[in-house]
Amino acid sequence: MRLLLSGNEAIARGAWEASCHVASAYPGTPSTEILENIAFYKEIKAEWAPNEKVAFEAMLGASIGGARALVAMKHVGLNVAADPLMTSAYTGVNGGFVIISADDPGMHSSQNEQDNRIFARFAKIPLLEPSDSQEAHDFVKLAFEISEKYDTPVIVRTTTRISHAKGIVEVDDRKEVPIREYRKNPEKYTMIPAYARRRHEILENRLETLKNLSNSIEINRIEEGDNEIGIVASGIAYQYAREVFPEATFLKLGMPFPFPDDLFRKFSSMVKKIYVVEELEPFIEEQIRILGFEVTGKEKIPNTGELNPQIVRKALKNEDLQGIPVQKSVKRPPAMCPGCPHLGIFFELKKKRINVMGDIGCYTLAVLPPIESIDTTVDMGFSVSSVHGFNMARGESSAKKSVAVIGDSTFVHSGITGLIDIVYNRGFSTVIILDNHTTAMTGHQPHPATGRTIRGEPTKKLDFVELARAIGVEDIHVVDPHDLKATRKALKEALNYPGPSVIITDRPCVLLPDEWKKLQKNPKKVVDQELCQGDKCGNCFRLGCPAIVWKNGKAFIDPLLCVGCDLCIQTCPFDAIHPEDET
Ligand SMILES: Cc1ncc(C[n+]2csc(CCOP(=O)(O)OP(=O)(O)O)c2C)c(N)n1
Repeated sequence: MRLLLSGNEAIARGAWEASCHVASAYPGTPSTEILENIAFYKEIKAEWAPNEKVAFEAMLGASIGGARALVAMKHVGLNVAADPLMTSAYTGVNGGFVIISADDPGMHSSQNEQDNRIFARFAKIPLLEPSDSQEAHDFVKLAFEISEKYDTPVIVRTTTRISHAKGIVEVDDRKEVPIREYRKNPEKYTMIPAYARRRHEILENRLETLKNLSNSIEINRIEEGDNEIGIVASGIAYQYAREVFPEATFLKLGMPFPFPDDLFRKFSSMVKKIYVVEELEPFIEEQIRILGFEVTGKEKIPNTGELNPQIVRKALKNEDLQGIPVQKSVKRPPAMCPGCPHLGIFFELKKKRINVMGDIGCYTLAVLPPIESIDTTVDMGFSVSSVHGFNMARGESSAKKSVAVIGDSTFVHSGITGLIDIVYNRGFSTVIILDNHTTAMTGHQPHPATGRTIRGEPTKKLDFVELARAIGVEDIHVVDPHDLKATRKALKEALNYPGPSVIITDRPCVLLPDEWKKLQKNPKKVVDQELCQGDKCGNCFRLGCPAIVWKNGKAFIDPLLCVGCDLCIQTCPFDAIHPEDET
């Protein structure tokens, strides 16, 4: 049977066919849909984990327990899971263990564009790199086989174009593989130094064996063309290079690590000039140079951003882009949604000129005009830990004008330990948890504080107030961020409190179906053009609600965008905004 599948859907299907028993992930673009799709297969136990390290460890545990296990994450997620990743190469597996790393060259939705192929070499774990949906499907199945045969985790690395583009996939049925027997084996699974030293040797030997596999496996192959130009490529870069050099001889690498040295030597003897076409780092190029070969690679091909056929053509054929149609789309900068519950708190923070240590989520958009009230964003959890450091640097008085803002999902992911640090080290910082009851940024996935599982079943709900109390926070405020007066009051009290404070802004995301339905019952808001002071005031505009626009020098609320909340009414000092049915 053939299906039209995105790379992520194809990975889910491949995992199901390969008798994957358990899967876990933390959402992150471009990987999110892998677990969302796996959750449709009832034979696979699927879970959202609080973060990638937990997801990784749970799946390594499942593998040790004999199950075929898959963990998926975006590229930066593998940084969070790097600790178990490195040592999982030592322990090896029992049931097959597949790690999906979905990278994001071009940073469509990420804070950096690191090339996670390097993690494979760093951890000494075999790496598979699909070039389309069919390969995404096939390589996941292959990865389970390799994992069990060679007793190793296997990384399957995709990039945004592979994850999200759709292609025809020849699919199969699930072939059930039983859960393997578990035998106690501390010398394999308990990495005290005495055992780990031995395991390190086993790992090095395993790499040699895997090199042989890489030289002979069908997914590393020479595709013969003319002998003028030979191109080495993997992943999506292979497709771009194929389009630009249809006549060339290719070394197509589905398994770029361990590198197939002998296969490369054979390929190099067949062609006069060699190009390496790869996105981001010179990962393949360096392995070739180590063998002593001269190739053309990163001195011509950019090591930042995504590639495309035009860039490859320009770099290697020096052909101008003129005459080649380049698809252009209108740029639409991201913005917070009309009525977003995050708007209220940022309005107040901006008014008070507070230093805001930011985090990652929809609310990061508060860095942009007209809100402009986020000072920093680095990684998930950074806000909470860094506000403590910031206040250490600037002294106790800094705590009266500095806060951390962090979304509910991000707080569960990696904000909790930062808060423990503040309390433990007698800090005095204020942490604002923006609780919109969902992981909005990545498409509304549930998390432990929503009380729902990935399949929507009810479960225990993590209670932020109880949690903060258990950590030792004594000053805790829960406010509705659509109530600006209450928000202002909580902020004032927390900033003046001589110790750690937590404010929880509690209001569901406007795009959650129940909340959306509720808001639809409210009347839209309108601006009385006579009362509005326009440019002389501009207060409502500073809210950053996209429904509020300028028209003829006055504020105007776009009725198609207004969701009917009454945030803007509270910002107007001239009572110029009111519900439409009061006109
Ligand atoms: C280590 C890591 N994992 C995943 C992501 C992707 N990601 C960015 S923010 C975010 C969570 C956003 O949810 P929340 O904190 O609740 O804020 P909201 O978007 O709902 O406002 C996720 C999953 C990431 N950037 N880094």
